[in-house]
Amino acid sequence: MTDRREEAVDVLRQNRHEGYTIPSATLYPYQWNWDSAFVAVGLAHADPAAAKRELRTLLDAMWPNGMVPQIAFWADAEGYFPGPEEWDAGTDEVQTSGITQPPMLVPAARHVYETTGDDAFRDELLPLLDRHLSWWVDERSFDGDTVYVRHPWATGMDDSPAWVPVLESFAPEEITDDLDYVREDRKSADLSEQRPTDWDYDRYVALVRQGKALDWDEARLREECPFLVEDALTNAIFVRACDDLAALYASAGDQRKADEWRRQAEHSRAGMRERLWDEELGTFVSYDRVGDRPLRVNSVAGLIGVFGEVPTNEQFARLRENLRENFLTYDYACPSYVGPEMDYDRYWRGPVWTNVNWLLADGLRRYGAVDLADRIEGDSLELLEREGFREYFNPETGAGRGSDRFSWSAALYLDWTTHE
Ligand code: 2M8
Repeated sequence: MTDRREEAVDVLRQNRHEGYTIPSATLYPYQWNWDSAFVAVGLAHADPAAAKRELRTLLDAMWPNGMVPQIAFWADAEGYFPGPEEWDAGTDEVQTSGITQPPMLVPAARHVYETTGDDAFRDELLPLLDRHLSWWVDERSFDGDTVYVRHPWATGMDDSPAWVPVLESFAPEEITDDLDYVREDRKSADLSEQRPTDWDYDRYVALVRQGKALDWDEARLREECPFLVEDALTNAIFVRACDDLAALYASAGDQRKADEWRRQAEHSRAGMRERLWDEELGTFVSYDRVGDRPLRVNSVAGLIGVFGEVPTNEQFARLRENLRENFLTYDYACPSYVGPEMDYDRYWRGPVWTNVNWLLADGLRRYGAVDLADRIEGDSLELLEREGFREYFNPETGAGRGSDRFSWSAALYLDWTTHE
């Protein structure tokens, strides 16, 4: 094993708690939803038993209604805001946050199953994954095809410029009378510059306090929450998740269920093609259901439609042009956002992220765009080898940013270097 691979295994070992892996010891000391899914993808090769346990623990935090929370607070930890008391949510078993994250756990479960061939694991997970994806359709869809989220943190790309018009559409005081809080994420001068602004945080916190005041009741939040967004990235992963669930059912011999989820994938894909595609930008864009308007920004979120095989061939030709002309002109692929708000060092407003590169490269291969996938993968590996397992990277200098010893960066490095 190379030194870097050994180091990746070591990062994941050190970040592992009882049955789950925290994203980073300095910034994120609990279990995060889509982080655990990416961790399971990497662990599938290095430690299959831990990969299975990671997903089981995440599913143990599922709410009775089928929501899988963004954070599960399995053990006390210091240094993160908002913690368990702030959310006041969860199940009899575990306190959690009151929002979700992209359903990456389904593609991860398929990956772990196909790497291990463990039929019992597949059969154990099938009903749980089904419950989770059914929750998206039943509770989080206006039209039965595309799905929505109700907090920027639920998208995974927290401070994307796409959310600005929605966050501008309400004053925090309109939805909560308590805006007292203390941030814990600015652990250094560098991080203070890179993390979302106070303006963003006021709105994130107000949305949490509104949710808590409404007991996280989906029906009431659908009426009152000012942030109801059909996020392009979440929808792409959702479509892929439906296809992957169908594939798992097919391998278990349940053709009826396989057909049902394949139909859902097709239906959701059609909804995305029709309502989220932006021909002028050459990408998918998110949709604000409260303001009834598309959120037109050129973010990598929209390009990840390829992960769910969403673009038609014509749309793909346009998307590829956009990728080449606007994203691959930087020294390191692939910036998370390009446009007037671009900031090479600020969180989801420009830096390169390993997990989105992984999703994009996987999707590009599905369209036979091997050269583009190789470029994105090659740049990612170069950054990880040179800078270490940082949380994100400057697309011009390649400098590592954010947390160090970051779990999904280590996990996806393991996945990429397994196939080399
Ligand atoms: C970041 O988000 C959290 C809130 O969920 C934060 O900034 O406090 C995002 O990068 C998100 O995508 C990620 O899941 C999380 C943990 O790595 O950190």
